[in-house]
Amino acid sequence: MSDYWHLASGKVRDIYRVDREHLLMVASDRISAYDHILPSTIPDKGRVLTAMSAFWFELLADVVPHHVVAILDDPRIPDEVAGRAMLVRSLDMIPVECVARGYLSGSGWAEYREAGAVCGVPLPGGLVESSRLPEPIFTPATKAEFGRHDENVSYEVMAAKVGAERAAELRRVTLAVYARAAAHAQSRGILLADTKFELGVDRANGQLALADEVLTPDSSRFWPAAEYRAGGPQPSFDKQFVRDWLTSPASGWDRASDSPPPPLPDSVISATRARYIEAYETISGRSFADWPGGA
Ligand code: PZK
Repeated sequence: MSDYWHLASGKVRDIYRVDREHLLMVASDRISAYDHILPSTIPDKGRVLTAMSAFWFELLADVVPHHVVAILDDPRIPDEVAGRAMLVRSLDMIPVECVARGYLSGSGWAEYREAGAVCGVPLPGGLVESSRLPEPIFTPATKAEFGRHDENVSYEVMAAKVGAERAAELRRVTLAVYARAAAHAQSRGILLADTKFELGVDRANGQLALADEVLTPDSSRFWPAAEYRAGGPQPSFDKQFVRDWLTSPASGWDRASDSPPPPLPDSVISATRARYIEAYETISGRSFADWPGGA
């Protein structure tokens, strides 16, 4: 790793420059909750999320090109990050977060309550938290400064940033990818409530390509279809044990304070690790035991 120049860090991932055309994106075992990075890690979380992204990039390849060059068996991927790293093409990134929503949750629900619309997309009255939308909507956001939330913007504000043609292409591709992914998830008993994509342009051919990680629990809301009930928040597929413990008296932590969250008990760590693996196996139909980089 030390062989490569460190370009940027996200909350739970790092990106390195390999050469002029390639980057290495490395997923860590770090986990965030309630806008904090926790002092505990979840063993194998980086490998599970990388496996999940790899599955989706393959499934979606006939809908949109992607930036992945290699995940396995490439000498440019150091052994120490095997299974949790993707060698990707360096793209000219588009400065917009491309969000598709099929259900009303998070900032979408908050905006709807206040405005009856999300990112300027008008919605029918009478929707409740977690309602299924009449049809999936495109709700772009602009990347905020580190530590702040992305800001939802209207289609027009986004188009002013990237140009009218590019804006139309981003909306079309985002909704097409969402439709394909939501249909697959549904066939596995999972609702894809919403998801966020980052796209870029490949300098080699001028084509738009899907970048970053895709359709992981860190970029998406997955809900078990069997437990879905509109009218309130849905339990988080992956982080519910973490949230429940952090907000219980046992943690001794006050979410409203500025204090950092405490380390998680081993039982919460292992239950959460199992949930990530379950999510991967349910969605992909593959066994995590077959994913490389394990002991
Ligand atoms: C790129 N990020 C976000 C920040 C991360 C990721 N294929 C690409 N080409 C050029 N730039 C990027 C990508 C991708 N993906 C993505 N920043 C730059 C980001 C911090 C850590 F892992």
